Amino acid sequence: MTAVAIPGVDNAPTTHQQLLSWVREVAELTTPDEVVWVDGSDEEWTRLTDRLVETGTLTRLAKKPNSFWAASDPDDVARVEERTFICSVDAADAGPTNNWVDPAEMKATMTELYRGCMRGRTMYVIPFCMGPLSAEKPMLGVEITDSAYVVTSMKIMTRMGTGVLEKFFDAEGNERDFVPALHSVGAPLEPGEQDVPWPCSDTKYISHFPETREIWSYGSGYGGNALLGKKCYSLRIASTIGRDEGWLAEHMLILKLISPEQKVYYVAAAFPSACGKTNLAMLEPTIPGWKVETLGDDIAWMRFGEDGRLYAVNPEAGFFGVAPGTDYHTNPNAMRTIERGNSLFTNVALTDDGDIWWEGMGEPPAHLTSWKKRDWTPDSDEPSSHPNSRYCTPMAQCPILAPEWDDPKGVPISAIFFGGRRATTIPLITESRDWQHGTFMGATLSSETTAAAKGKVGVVRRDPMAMLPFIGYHVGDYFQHWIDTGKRADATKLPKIFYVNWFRRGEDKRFLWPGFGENSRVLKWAVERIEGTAAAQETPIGYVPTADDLDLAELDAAREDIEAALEVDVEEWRAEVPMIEEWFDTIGEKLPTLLREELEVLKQRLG
Ligand code: GTP
Ligand code: SPV
Ligand code: MN
Repeated sequence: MTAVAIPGVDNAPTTHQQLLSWVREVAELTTPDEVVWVDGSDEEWTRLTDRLVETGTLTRLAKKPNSFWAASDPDDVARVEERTFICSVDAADAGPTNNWVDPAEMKATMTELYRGCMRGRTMYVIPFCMGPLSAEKPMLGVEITDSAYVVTSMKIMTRMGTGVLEKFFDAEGNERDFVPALHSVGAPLEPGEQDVPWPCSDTKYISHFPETREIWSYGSGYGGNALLGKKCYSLRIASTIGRDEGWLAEHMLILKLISPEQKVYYVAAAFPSACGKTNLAMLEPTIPGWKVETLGDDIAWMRFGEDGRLYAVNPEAGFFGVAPGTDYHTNPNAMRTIERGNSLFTNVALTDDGDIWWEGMGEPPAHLTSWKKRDWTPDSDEPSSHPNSRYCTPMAQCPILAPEWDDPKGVPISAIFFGGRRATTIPLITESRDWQHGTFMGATLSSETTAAAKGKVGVVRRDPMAMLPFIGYHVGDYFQHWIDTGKRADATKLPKIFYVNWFRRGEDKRFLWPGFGENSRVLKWAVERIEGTAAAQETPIGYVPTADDLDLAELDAAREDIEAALEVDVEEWRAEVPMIEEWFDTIGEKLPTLLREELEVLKQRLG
């Protein structure tokens, strides 16, 4: 091994050989000025945030304790799906929904990008754990990054630092495996060169190597592109581990619903990005006596327990939530979580007195600094905040956090909701006939695209199980894995699957359903269906309530709107069928026959 004099590279707080040699190898390739082993302490947070304030990346907020505002480069604002790659050895394993490049070729390309890419910067080594540290098999990772902003974000979003390093050895003292996750903003500094507040590169790669369970990310500093424990590890890599080991890694919130009789139900729900997971996870029920507690807002890992039920764990420790639209009316619990401080806000607007503001927070102040760092007034013709601006805040601060959120056993799921953003066709709620039909609902889920990914907004696309950009392997194999999962348990113990749509619109383009806290009425109907106490209509697409079957007491909405939100319009559904056929045709031979059969059943029922 060539000896390099990179300060800090040998100050490792571990003897884990596999980790040590990887860190040295990356340092030699990327040639940072120094290497810092992240300990996760509050002192370190203060040191890093102070430094980020000095370099202009962060602005300290006067109005929120220990909280900061950041504005990204205007070209680095969301996940870049067209630059995201699944580099399986065999192209066929990535399937038709992923970008694929041969792993050796990708590694050769990216190695050249990484060569010297941390020049003039600090290389941080972040040991982290997705899911509870007390798990029998903790899910370990190490992110190497040259972004201090990423380090501070990872402190909020994951369990990380020195406490995690202890878990790198098992009880016998053997080295445990971890997922190596390499990240660089791709902006080396020449001697004397002044840094910019948000370094990044026009060249971006978010690459995954499923066989070797590695992540290589280059060029972006934002969200899921850069916080590699999130989508890269907990969905793309974890979904392949789950396929191999017989469990599910899903883009789902986890909530606890408590009835007036104090009966507890756990619900997991998969909606595409920016389609309502965080809001549902923290819901304040409008119906008397019902309560919701939160366990997670974005990702669920689900495996069968000894009792044959499906248990869910949230691998994350923070919320990375969509800011616009969030306020005390729509999501009071998110507001209370961020009021407690210790949070980062990216691409929202900054008020003149050192607070944050975004669209949906009520009356705008007379003057703001927009996310583009420009003067903004209510007369400006651009929004003050980017539509994918986010708050990053610790889960532990959430006032309605369920106490069992950190239990490695997870919580037994009674219901799974799939949902999307559709102006037409999809009723407010539909109950599947069984697991297989529910899998069909998930497999044909569709939604209008949002600002959470770069690209056109508002285009209807299929987004299977809200996992289109996150399945780490062939979508046909993924569907088969869902079907197989349903066969591994007693049908009576499986969660009941529902399909919801909060976003159906009337002819005047208004939302027909008031949403947010009123979604508790839909949750209530779902658990009453589980208990067998609520009525439903059998329709060609599944069981759908009438307005009389829902608890609409005190609801401030026109009955015609509710009826329209619940309508199963056979003509609209007949028009949906060719779109589903087209989607299934893109999957090819690996599409499970059972799903084709479900489509035939749907066609017959529609007549
Ligand atoms: P990601 O973090 O990108 O995965 O998004 P998410 O699924 O957690 O979405 P989130 O809850 O942040 O909601 C995204 C947007 O949808 C916000 O602007 C919300 O205000 C809006 N929204 C959420 N729930 C509802 C609802 O019930 N009705 C309506 N009309 N809008 C909603
Ligand atoms: C999503 O896009 O689904 C998110 C935000 O949760 S990101 O972390 O950028 O993926
Ligand atoms: Mn998400």
